[in-house]
Amino acid sequence: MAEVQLLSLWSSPYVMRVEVALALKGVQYEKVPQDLSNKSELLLKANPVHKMIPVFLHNGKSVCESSIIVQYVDETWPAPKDIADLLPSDAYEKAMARFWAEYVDKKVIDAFTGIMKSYKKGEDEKKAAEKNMLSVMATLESALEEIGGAGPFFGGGSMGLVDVMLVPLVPGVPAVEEAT
Ligand SMILES: N[C@@H](CCC(=O)N[C@@H](CS)C(=O)NCC(=O)O)C(=O)O
Repeated sequence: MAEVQLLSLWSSPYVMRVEVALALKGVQYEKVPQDLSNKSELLLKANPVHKMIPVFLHNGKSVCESSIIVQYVDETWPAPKDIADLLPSDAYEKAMARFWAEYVDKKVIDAFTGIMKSYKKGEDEKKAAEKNMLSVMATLESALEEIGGAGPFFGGGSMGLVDVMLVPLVPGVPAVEEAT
């Protein structure tokens, strides 16, 4: 068994978060693709609470929930020379990064889902979902300077936790545009 395994699905933005973190840290891992319509014994045993991917297996021990896995990867493997860790060492800055990472997980994903759900609804609902998305993104953008300083990333000069949480949603934007 590989030291690091990732129970995954190619299309999952939650799995992509973990893959981005592993790539940034230069960690080798084995992908174990999952069929969510027929969940494997391995998945049910490794994530008995949520029964969801991603699940991260490190020396046989499982870690679940993408945000928690990304932070585990950050703490377990040192960053290569030219990039910073995903979370800053200062306790207050770390709390701020975690706050905005949770904002992405809750508000941004909810707004995104709201746009997709409004597709079959009336014009008023579509407009309301669009307005909400723009407002949620404007609030997020206002945090860029606050926590990323001179940028260009939320993590400053290199990607941080908020960037890793956000970036897998980006390829979905043109797809949603086309579908809606
Ligand atoms: N909060 C979870 C969400 C993960 C999630 O929604 N995974 C989906 C695939 S994209 C899943 O496993 N769905 C299976 C199910 O709902 O039974 C995380 O951040 O890891």
